[in-house]
Amino acid sequence: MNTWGRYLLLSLGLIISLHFILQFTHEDYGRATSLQNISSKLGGSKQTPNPSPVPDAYYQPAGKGNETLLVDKRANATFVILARNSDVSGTVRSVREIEDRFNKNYGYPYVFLNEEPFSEEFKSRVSVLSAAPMEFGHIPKDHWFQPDWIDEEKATKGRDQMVAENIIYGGSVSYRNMCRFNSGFFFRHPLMQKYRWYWRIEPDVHFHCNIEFDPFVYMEDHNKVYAFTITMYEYEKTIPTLWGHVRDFIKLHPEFVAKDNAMGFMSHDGGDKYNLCHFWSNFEVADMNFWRGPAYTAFFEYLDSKGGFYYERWGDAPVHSIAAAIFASKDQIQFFDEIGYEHNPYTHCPRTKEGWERGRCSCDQNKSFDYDGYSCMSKWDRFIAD
Ligand SMILES: Nc1nc2c(ncn2[C@@H]2O[C@H](COP(=O)(O)OP(=O)(O)OP(=O)(O)O)[C@@H](O)[C@H]2O)c(=O)[nH]1
Ligand SMILES: *[C@@H]1O[C@H](CO)[C@@H](O)[C@H](O)[C@H]1NC(C)=O
Ligand SMILES: *[C@@H]1O[C@H](CO)[C@@H](O)[C@H](O)[C@H]1NC(C)=O
Ligand SMILES: *[C@@H]1O[C@H](CO)[C@@H](O)[C@H](O)[C@H]1NC(C)=O
Ligand SMILES: *[C@@H]1O[C@H](CO)[C@@H](O)[C@H](O)[C@H]1NC(C)=O
Ligand SMILES: [Mg+2]
Repeated sequence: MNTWGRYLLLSLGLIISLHFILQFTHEDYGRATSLQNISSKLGGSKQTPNPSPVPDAYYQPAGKGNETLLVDKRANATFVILARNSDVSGTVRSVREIEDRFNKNYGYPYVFLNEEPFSEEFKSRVSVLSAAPMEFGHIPKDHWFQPDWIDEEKATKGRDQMVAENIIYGGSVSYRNMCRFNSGFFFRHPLMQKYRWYWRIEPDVHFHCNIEFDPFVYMEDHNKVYAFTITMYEYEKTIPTLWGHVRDFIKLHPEFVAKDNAMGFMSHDGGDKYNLCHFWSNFEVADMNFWRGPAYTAFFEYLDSKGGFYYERWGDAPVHSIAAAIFASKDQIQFFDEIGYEHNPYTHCPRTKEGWERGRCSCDQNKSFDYDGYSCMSKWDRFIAD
């Protein structure tokens, strides 16, 4: 071996031993270079920082210095809960949790909606939970039930096929009514008209952390339109023709497509194919002016006219998500890492230790859905970082 080769070997050896010495003597160095760290950086979102943290000034009691003013702001906002009378116990549990973790400090009102009249039992068991204003609304028939122009024979065939394929809620008409209502009608309900912002809550969900900032005010100040905590892949068999209609709509109405939108999160070929990623809409904080605006109004009318809410089983989650990704800019979509949230079977737990401690969270960070193979979170992280 020549001198050159010997030098090379020696220095390689030195580097390797230095690495091991450092790894065992210096915890931070070890962590920063461990295989787990490297692989998680490549493969997923583990340990990636919160990409859009809510600033201290929004926290209650006020963060630092003289920034208390931000906390005293209040938004034109309401909770909205769609529920059946039989959902009363789960509804009580959800309201109890959001009150304890958030709303006892804010007193935002609630709107409960149902296509049947709410029972006295439902109203009394829910009303007792908070002094916040609560209204109980009835959904108009034409906002809920399958329209007459739907070809029932075709709809039945679609449902039967989904039942045969074991698709969840594949045979349910009421589930389809619910998805269509949540897609295009909840924000048109008379009780919702006086509000701009809403926070959607379902029965039997969990809020795992104290939320000591106002998500509505943060969103309004930052020009956001839509916020999520969990993102995942949709079952393709529930939306076989949806993306084709989305593409057709974009061709018809290029004027609605936002600059710097989030299409890149849902499609890796500029919109040709849908990767099935969507925001899980059982949690939503959003601006109803966005749904009430010209782009979404035309979009919903267009999709509804195709009948896919009944012939297939289009969910409000992909419909809302796709609209937010195309008609809003990507900066207008907010991921709230701070909000620990669970809807069976998935939980989002704050990814940072500071966020988890600050919120006194009851969730296990290691079990956060963010790191699940079925989650689209790592895609979102990469998309936002680009
Ligand atoms: N009034 C009324 N509310 C409904 C009906 N079906 C569902 N909902 C409500 O709509 C929301 C979504 O329904 P879920 O049954 O939770 O549907 P999901 O979240 O997709 O599925 P799981 O929670 O996993 O069963 C919940 O707030 C339900 O209470 C219905 O027929 N009538
Ligand atoms: C990975 O490295 C970063 C520094 O680059 C460090 O802050 C973090 O704690 C490490 N994560 C793990 C899982 O070791
Ligand atoms: C806080 O005080 C500083 C200096 O007095 C001022 O520049 C700043 O605008 C104030 N911030 C707020 C939110 O009032
Ligand atoms: C709240 O928002 C709704 C919908 O945009 C609007 O009609 C209403 O006037 C607003 N209320 C207040 C107090 O600003
Ligand atoms: C999460 O899992 C890692 C690796 O298994 C472990 O070292 C760590 O202590 C766990 N953290 C918590 C908060 O349970
Ligand atoms: Mg649910």
